[in-house]
Amino acid sequence: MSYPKLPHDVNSPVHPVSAMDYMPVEQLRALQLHRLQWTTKYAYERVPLFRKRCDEKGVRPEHIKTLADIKLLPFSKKTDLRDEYPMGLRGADMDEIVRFHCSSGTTGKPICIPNTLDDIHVWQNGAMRCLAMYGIRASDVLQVSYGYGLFTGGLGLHYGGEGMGCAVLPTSGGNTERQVMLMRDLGVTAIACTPSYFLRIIDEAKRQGVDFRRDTKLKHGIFGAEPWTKEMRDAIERETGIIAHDIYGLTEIAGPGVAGDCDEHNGLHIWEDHFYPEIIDPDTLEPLPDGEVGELVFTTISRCGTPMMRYRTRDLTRLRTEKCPCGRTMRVMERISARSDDMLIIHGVNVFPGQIEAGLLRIPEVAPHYQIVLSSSDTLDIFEIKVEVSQEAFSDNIAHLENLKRRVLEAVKSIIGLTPKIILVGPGTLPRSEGKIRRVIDNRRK
Ligand code: DLL
Repeated sequence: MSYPKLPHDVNSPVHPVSAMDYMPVEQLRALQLHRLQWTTKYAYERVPLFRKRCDEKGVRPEHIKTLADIKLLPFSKKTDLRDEYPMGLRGADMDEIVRFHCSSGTTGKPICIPNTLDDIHVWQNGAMRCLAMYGIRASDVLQVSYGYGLFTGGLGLHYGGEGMGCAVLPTSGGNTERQVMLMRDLGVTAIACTPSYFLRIIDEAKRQGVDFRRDTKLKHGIFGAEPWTKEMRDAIERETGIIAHDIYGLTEIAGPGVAGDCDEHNGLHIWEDHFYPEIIDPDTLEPLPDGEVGELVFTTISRCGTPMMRYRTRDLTRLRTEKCPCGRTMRVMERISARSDDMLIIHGVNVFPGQIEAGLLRIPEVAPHYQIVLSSSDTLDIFEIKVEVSQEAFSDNIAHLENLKRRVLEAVKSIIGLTPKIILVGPGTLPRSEGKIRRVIDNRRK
């Protein structure tokens, strides 16, 4: 059975990559509507769960007459992918599927996303547009230190880099000693990894006596896959002299390359000709206007392997209303401040780890390594933050350390309004990560 092809030709990897970024808004909206109508019909015909939910709501594909009509469609969630494991939401026939990616759940079954070749090209196009926006060119040497495999980070940046004509160095994660050696010896100019793994690489470079500015050609870091703050970006840039770019994506929609930040570093442009964004109130599920913070929802409007309809990401952000000075017309979302499921309730107060990170990194003597430890005694929460102190600041002088501890506490308290116990620890004490880091240890009784 053959399906109408989407106009992928303009997005093929050989087309000048950023041509779409500046598309006039009216044309973009017309393209989005065309693709949304196509995708709705495609998913209705091919994905039984979607059809069932539309039927229950009395919605049919022909009811989608404007982009605002998207709100008529049912939402989808991670649990749908789990319940329909392994491939219940597949749209394309098996002979069209060329690759699976999976994301490990914290419990139980992973979710599994089948992709067609067109899907891989759309994703590659998104990754290439991010790289082009960061200023990366064919002359760059790109070290890909995201994990390769079922995780989308490694292969996503790999295909993006090759599409741009870069020399790609597929180190994957781990073996950090060798990562630093190869970075220096091969003249790596850009590295892609989680921000927390880059912190580990910085440690290792120090251990080897490698100075980023003096001994390497590194200019760009392409960081994502986990929440990180502006303060973390500043700390990385100060330490290494590179430019730290933000890249966003998720297995269910496409890997890295759904959105990225431009030179303004004031949020991430979403490649909304492929990934249609909405912000909803996570409680009422009503769409929120641009400018309001809520849960990010994506509809893939040009993917066939697994068309995702109004997928609730759990990521919290807002869409900016102002035009971006860079001239791109694709809407900008603020950096992901948090995932709704990362929210901690401590002494009855809602706290996000990013708020703590932002407070800590305002203190120059604090290294960008911390761990939030929660436990309980009787009915009380015990809230501790272990904070690494820079080599220079870590001394035997008790008065200095007490003073530092007080300033750290004030910085955190001024943001979250709570008074955690601050434990200052020496350089290199806290665990490092080779992929996504776990900064919260919650041992409280549930
Ligand atoms: O993390 C894809 C990816 C790989 C993105 C490499 C960027 C770089 P998942 O493992 O499915 O896919 O996790 C997706 O990670 O819903 C966010 O909560 C978080 N995330 C991804 N990028 C960012 C970012 C990949 N730039 C989940 N900032 C998403 C904050 C991010 N959080």
